[in-house]
Parts: sequence; C-alpha cells; structure tokens
Amino acid sequence: MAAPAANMTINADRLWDSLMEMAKIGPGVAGGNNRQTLTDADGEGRALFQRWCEEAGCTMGLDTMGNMFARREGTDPDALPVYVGSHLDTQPTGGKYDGVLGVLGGLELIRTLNDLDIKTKHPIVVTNWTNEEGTRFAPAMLSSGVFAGVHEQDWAYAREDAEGKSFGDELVRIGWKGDEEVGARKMHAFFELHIEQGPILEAEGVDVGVVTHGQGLSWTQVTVTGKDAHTGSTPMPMRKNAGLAMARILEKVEEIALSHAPHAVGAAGHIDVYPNSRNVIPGKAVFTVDFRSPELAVIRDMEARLKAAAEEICTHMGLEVDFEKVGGFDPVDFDEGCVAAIRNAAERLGYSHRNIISGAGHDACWINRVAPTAMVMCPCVDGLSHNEAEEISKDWAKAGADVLFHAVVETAEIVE
Ligand code: HGY
Ligand code: MN
Ligand code: MN
Repeated sequence: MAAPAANMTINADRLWDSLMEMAKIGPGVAGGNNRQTLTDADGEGRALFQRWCEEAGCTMGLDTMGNMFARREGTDPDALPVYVGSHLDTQPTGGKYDGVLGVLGGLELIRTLNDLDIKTKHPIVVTNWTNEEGTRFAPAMLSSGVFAGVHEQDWAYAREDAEGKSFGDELVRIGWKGDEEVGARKMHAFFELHIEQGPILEAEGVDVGVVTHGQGLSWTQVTVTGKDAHTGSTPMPMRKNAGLAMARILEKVEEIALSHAPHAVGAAGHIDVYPNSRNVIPGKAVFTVDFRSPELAVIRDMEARLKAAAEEICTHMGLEVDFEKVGGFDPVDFDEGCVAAIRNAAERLGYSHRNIISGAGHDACWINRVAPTAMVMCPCVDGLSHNEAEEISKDWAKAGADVLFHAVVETAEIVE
C-alpha cells in the first residue's frame, strides 16, 4: 500500500487550538478538567466535537451506548472503515490531554486529508468512546467493552454512580443515547493515539511510543464490616474498627505488588469509610484495589494473596470481609500489522521511537478483540496523568498525531 509522503504532516497549531478549546469545557479547579462521563459538561464537549466533525464534512453516527462515530467517506463505500479515536470524558481531577488528544488527533487527521485533498479507498471514522475512565460508573472502558461484546448493555445501563444515578438514565438525560446497535459496526482496523501517562518516553528523550502490548488490570472492591462505636468511650479491645482493617489490608496491597517488582503495580484510589464522622469508629470501609501487570499469572497471584491477607486480618480482628470483582481485563498483544504501520510511520517521519507496554488501560484494549488494533503514544511531562497538572508539548502532540495520520492513511489506502 502506498504510504503518505514524508512531507504530509498535520497542522500542529490547529490541533493545539482545538485541544485548548475543548479544555474550556468542564474546567477543573487547577488548570485541568473535570468533564466526567454523562455530565452536562460531557454533553457540551460531545456537541463541540460533533460540530467540528460536521464542519470537516463528516457524518455522525451514535450508538445505544453513546459512542460517537464521525465518518469521512472513502472511494469504496463498501470497504470496512479504518477507525481512529479515544475518549473525551475525564477524571474528576483530570488533565487536558488524556483521551482528548486521541479524539482530536483523529479529527486533525480528517482536517489534514481535506487540506491535502487526499482520497482513501476505505472510509475513515473518528470515534469518541463513552465512559473510558470508569470513575463515575465502574468499570473503566465500559462502552468500548460493550461494543466488543465483553459486557452486556443492560448490565452497563444499570451501573450506578455514588449518588445512585444509573448510566442508562444519565445517557438519556444528556440526550446522547443513539439508535445504532452497539457493536454492529465492523472495522478494517482501529488506531488510538494517547499520552503515555508514565515517565519512560520523556526520560529517554523519545518522541513516539510504539505500543506493542497493554498490561492487564484487576479491580477488586473490598467491603470490610465492623461496628460503629464512640471513639472516646469505647475501650480499645472492644473495637471493631473497619478503618484500621482497611489500613492493614492496604499495607498488604503495597507488599504484594512490590513482591512482583519491577512491573507489577497496586494501590487503592477509591476509599470510603462509613459513617465518616470524626468521633465514630468506622463500622464499614469500602475500597477498590487496583492491581496491574503485563503477566496474567502475576495478576491472578496478586488477587489471590489480597483475598487471603484480607480474610486473615479480618478474622483476627473479628470483622467481616466481602469481595466483588468490579473491573478487569487480561494483558493485550496488539496487532503486529498495525504496530508495524505505526513503527514504519515514525521511521518515515524521522521521529525517535521505542516499543512500549501501556501501563494504563485504553479503549483499544477492548477493541483489539474485534479488530486489528494498535496504539501510538506521546510523552507527558514528568509522566504525570490523572492530575490537573498533566502537560504535554505541542511538538509531542504533533509527533504523535503525524504518526497516527501516516499509519491510518496508509491502512486506509490512498487513492491516486
Ligand atoms: O484506568 C485506566 O488505566 C484508564 O485511565 N481508564
Ligand atoms: Mn485515557
Ligand atoms: Mn484516564
């Protein structure tokens, strides 16, 4: 297949302006974003993305999970489209680039094709996947998971946020529930551009990450039940302190992850104690343990050791403990052909590059089950993400988007 000429590159200023424009929607309190899924801000961001796509000549499809599909026609309408995209939803204290760079990098690809008046055989479709973050409605990558047949739609609709609102109701409320059957679309290939969200590329001075694999993820929600009691008048030996049990279990989480150094990681980012009153011993603690590793056997070992340690701690303290698997996926091997398209693009464009395993989960990890899929990454400052101070440079954004452009357009086959 003919590859784009090395001088065919995206318009970095236009991409950057679009990123900054989108960042105005659902602003955080410290320069980042709080545009959580299915909030009014998410709806506003979707509307802006749709307007931009239509201005670029695309038609917009919308499925029953709110996944958005902006289609640029190819010369062969029957050819399976090449999909490219990521997510517009953010963490509550998220950055301006996590997910957004991949969606707007896809839009910039369309805008550049228009500028250069390039036709491709395969249509190209830019996607925004609903609820990649999984912060408001667990699990992460919910809608790409339904699309890939990993989750049932009814189960997804029933997922509730901390206020008891359901995904299905909120999708209807913001007016972004489509009619298209989720998962009915067939793809020639899928590409996702994403910031690394880790320190490797910046530390090595490398412009582009060629993502060959994605590490696996496990989310176990642990509920420890003790007994509410007065913090002042209850003798220490009589206490059933769920907060203390949680602290001891979280120490074990750190120990278990470090026992599989250097690749395994573990932490709890979601922690609730009840009744969360200054002078009440917590009678209940609910927290989600996030374990990750490139090796499935290591993930399974960490899950098993968490349960054994938690049960031993709670039995010793006279408390109850329950576990619920609320998210997870096995380690991912991306498609070698798509990975090669990304590597060749970086070579052709003269960008420094290295193979990398994705530390974070992405929609591509699920889409990889239903279509040849690969990712391209750009560095981020200090490897920081899921923090409002998340930052990238315009040059890094350009390098990633240029490589994305070349990989997608080569796969979509330029028509001379
Ligand atoms: O959890 C993840 O890895 C992704 O950022 N949702
Ligand atoms: Mn992301
Ligand atoms: Mn994220």
